[in-house]
Amino acid sequence: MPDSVSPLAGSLFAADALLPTGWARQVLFEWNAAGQLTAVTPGSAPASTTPRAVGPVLPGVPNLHSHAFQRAFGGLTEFRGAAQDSFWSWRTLMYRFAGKISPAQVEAIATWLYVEMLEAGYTSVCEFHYLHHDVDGKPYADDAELALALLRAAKRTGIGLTLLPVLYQTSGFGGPAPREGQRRFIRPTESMLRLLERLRPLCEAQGARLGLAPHSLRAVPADALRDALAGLDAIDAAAPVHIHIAEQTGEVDACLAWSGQRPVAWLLDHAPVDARWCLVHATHMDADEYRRAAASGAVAGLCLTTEANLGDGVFDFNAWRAAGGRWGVGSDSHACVNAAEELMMLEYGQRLVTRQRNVGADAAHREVATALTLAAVQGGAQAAGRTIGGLAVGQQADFVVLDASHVALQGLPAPEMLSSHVFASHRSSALDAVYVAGQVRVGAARHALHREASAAFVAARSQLLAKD
Ligand code: NGQ
Ligand code: ZN
Repeated sequence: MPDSVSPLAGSLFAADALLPTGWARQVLFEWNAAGQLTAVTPGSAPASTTPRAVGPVLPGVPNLHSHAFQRAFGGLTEFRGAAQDSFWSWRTLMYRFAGKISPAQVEAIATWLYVEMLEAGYTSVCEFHYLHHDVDGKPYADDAELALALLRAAKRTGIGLTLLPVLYQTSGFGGPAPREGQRRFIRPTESMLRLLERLRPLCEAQGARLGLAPHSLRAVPADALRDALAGLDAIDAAAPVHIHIAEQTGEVDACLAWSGQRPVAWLLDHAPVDARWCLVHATHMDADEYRRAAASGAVAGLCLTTEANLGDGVFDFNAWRAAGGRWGVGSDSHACVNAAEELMMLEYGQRLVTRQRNVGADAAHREVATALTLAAVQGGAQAAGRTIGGLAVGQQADFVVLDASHVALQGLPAPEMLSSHVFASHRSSALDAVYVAGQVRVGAARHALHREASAAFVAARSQLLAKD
């Protein structure tokens, strides 16, 4: 496979496929040169020339939350450094790492990360991009330098992209000045709006969506939040808005001390939260916040393995779903890069807390992996602001093909193949092919750039470690 395949209309036949309504048999998929599905026909008899999938076809999962550079930091904080390590002590180490990374390193890390994502069943990513400036905190000669590195990495690997430049101005609630370790993140609102204007045509040219991410209520004062949202609306009134909210109990306590309200309640009262919004790590909500946030139509951005890795706490999935809440998954710090494992972790967290099994099943789908995959695709697509909401006409042809000959799957009915992939498999090795917009990006479980991108990643990480 060359890096960039010229877009072509195409078709694929699947003996089994997971459509938005559930499993279907003998499905013929057809798409146009733009990579958009034009027909999805169960009960088809394919022509002998139609390519056949080697196993069940699933919708690709959107990854709704990523800080790409953190991939190279994985495994480097898994030792005790204080009497009691926490999210905050992790963050100090992460800032040290973020403080020295170069544009070429960001690009190498993101390129490999996106290859890994594609090989693990993610067909698109929302990049929550806050590393803006040079190591001394000054803007690069080209202020969009690092955003451009991410755009190139996405284009080269073929992953779908929602680029979310991050607004970051303060180091806590109520406007305290940023810390030294945050110097590369800081942007006045005006500078953010100029960056968005600059990036918009570049995103459009490669089919990426541009949005905005106020980092958190700790990092963005109320007036800046209001002004930035107004500026974003003037550029694209439907653009996605993502924010970190209520990840840590310490953050909830600080917000209460500042405003008398918890973070989610404050946000719902002071910002026009609706279906454009993705509330990342809305972990610590009270019953009223679960109800109100779900009713807003916003997506809950669940980053299960990172939230476990950082000791955040457990999201109340039953409360959220009972309120009709939408949700999707993200790999965030990339402690794990695998769509199936995020779903497994979601279900296992709930099992451990509720002491029940098969919590994630729903009225329409009794198989947990099926129910969770479909919901994560819907919610992820909404958060991404792109037409990647599953295997239906008008949506992008983003497929994952399971390898029916894999030892974990062989001989099972299709729904159990997916269950086995999520709960009992060797993870990404059970995937055969991954298509984005109708183009094969992973074949025989490998992306064409696998070898080259992994070598460049290792080299970049070694350079970073050598600087210590
Ligand atoms: C981040 N990551 O921006 O990378 C954050 C940590 C913060 C996560 N929340 C920094 N997982 O929230 O202040
Ligand atoms: Zn994050």
